[in-house]
Amino acid sequence: MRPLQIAHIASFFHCLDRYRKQFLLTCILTALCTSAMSQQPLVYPGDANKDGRCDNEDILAIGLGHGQTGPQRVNPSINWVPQIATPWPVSLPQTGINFSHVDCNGDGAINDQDTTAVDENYYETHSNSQSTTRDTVNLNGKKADLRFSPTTSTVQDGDTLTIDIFSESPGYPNLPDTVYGMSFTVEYDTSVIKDKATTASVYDSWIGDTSQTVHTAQIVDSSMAQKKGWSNEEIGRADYAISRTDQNNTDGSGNIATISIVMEDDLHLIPNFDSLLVVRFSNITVITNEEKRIRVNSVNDTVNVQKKKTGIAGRTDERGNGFRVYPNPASEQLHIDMAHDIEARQVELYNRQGELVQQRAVEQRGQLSLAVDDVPTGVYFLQITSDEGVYSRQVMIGR
Ligand SMILES: [Ca+2]
Ligand SMILES: [Ca+2]
Repeated sequence: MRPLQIAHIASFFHCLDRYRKQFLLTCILTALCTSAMSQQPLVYPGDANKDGRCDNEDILAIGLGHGQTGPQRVNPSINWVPQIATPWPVSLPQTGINFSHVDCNGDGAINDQDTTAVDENYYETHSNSQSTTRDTVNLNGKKADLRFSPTTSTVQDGDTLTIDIFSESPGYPNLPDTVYGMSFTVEYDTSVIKDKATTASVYDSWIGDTSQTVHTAQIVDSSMAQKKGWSNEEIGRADYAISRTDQNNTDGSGNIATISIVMEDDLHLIPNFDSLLVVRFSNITVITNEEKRIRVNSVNDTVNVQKKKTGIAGRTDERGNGFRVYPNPASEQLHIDMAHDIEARQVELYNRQGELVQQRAVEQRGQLSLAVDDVPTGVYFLQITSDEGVYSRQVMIGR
């Protein structure tokens, strides 16, 4: 502003009476305050990436910002209400979202505790979002792998179906580390499963031990649908996120998470029932420590769902779903006590990565044994294939 203009404004202000001067000053102060506030981030606790929604992808932002510190919010809470924050001097590397949003609980530090706000406000939305873009890292056409590893290929009424989720980094095992974190959704048909019985969890894995990562596993069942006022068409999915916290990429291959689904008890009452349970991935995001996207090759899967045959339905003796295994944990031999009407054809032992570690072809009823003395200690899945169906059970090898 030129000196002459300032002189004119001063002269104009001097001519005003006291009330008009007061009114004008109030207007100027209000405008200055509004302008200053508009520069301050308006934080919704849990929407760490400021995309307008609190969900599993926000965990990735917390992983990227983990360890950063900045100004605390005044009177912070994790209630889903807009909260004014002081801008931090640092932001997410690709999307440029200010770290004040990533400090979900407003205590001035980004760490594991900020994931609580994500879990508390899961699926809440707001309209103060910011559109962002991210580069995709060039890995010469190589992609990360994401696929299912069901512990059995066939299930029947009342069975618990455990499906591990397997992932591999794009360059495993020869190229440099590329993966920092990933989030994805697993969708499944709910017509043949028990509502509110599904569970999901994240494993210690090649991405990092659960004690050293930030992570979440959220089930959308009828309880959440009711809480959010959604229709039942929304149910039948599990959201996952796992992120490192040390700012270093990693590389590897193996199971990273699992989902357990319990089949309905009365499938055997449905005439001519025979079905496939389809599990599929959606909303997949895999990122580097620079927040760049990594391309992913994902594979959907199916598991046979069969009603129990006449004579097998309702068998609930001490052998449970067809057999009893002992001792558990076992050190040298796994003894398997089959139900009298089951003729085993094959016994197989799989590790948590879904790899076959021991097998034995059999053709007998009653008791059989499987040598495990050279099997490393850990959690395994025993699978028995018979003419009547496939049975599986989690077992421990320990010494
Ligand atoms: Ca978000
Ligand atoms: Ca915090």
